[in-house]
Amino acid sequence: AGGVSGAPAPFDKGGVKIALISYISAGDFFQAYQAGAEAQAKSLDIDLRVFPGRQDAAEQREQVLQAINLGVSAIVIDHGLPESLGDVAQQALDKGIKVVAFDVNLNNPKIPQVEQSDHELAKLALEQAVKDNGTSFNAGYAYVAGFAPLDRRNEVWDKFRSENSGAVEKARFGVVNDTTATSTADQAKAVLSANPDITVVFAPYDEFARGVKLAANDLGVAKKLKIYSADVSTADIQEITEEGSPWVATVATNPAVVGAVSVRVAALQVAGQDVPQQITVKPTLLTQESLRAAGVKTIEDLAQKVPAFSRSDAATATWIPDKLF
Ligand code: SR1
Repeated sequence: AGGVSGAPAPFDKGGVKIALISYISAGDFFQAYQAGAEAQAKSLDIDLRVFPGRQDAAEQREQVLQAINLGVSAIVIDHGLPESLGDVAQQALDKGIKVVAFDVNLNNPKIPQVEQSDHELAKLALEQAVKDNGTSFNAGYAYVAGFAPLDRRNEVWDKFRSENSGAVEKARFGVVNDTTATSTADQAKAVLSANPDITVVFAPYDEFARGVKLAANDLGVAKKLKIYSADVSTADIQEITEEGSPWVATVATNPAVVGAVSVRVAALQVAGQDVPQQITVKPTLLTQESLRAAGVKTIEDLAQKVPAFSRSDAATATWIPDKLF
């Protein structure tokens, strides 16, 4: 390890061990998040130890203990269940290890929280839904409780419905597992068959949206449905922009940028520099129409056209390269 010239200790020497412990590894969002974390780690000559997420709370908890035993300087915890992580995160802090949380509320003032401004994300998606459909429509809603970003988006959905009595939630469904899209598609098929009057689906996670689109295509009802989601990937862009797609808008960050920000927060803390308690990466509304008009086909195209998809101002320092994509 050679270190980074001009960086504060211990990054001047390099080889700083940091752990990335995820709850979910499958799916475009989490793969891109990890790739961004790895790219940022490489730029700082960090020895990033990645623990695979298998939607297993007990395993993730065990991984935090393993990281402590490995002698890492910081741990980035990416999603997970607060009840199985709070005490082991505290054990890490007690040993002088810095902890950063992405999308999991560990309710600890010593643990900075990275998020994508989920309230704004859901608000932008629902504003677009109103633009396209007015305020009266029958909706399907994909949601699984217990995930911090989905719970925050749900707060906005609840508020939206309380302010718009014409927006009716006809059915709620969704599953998060290692095959989220296809499992959600099975549920969406049942929901759309039982509720043929649903014209809007709010599916604020791209794996949910992909599942709903699959179901709509299988049932032959794609033409009368509009899907509003969160997240974006190259595969999502293809699905959104293809001819006849019911997936008409998404609100998203570049997950690779969020992964990079999470590692930067950890690095700043290890270097003894202050970071805010709340670090937000703001999302952007991407409509089917705007993506088609701009000829955007990949996430790299997006990064070229929308600055927020190539870098974030969050958690930067002169010694940290922040333009990685
Ligand atoms: C199961 S939680 C899925 C969400 O986590 C991240 O915040 C992504 O935006 C995704 O929608």
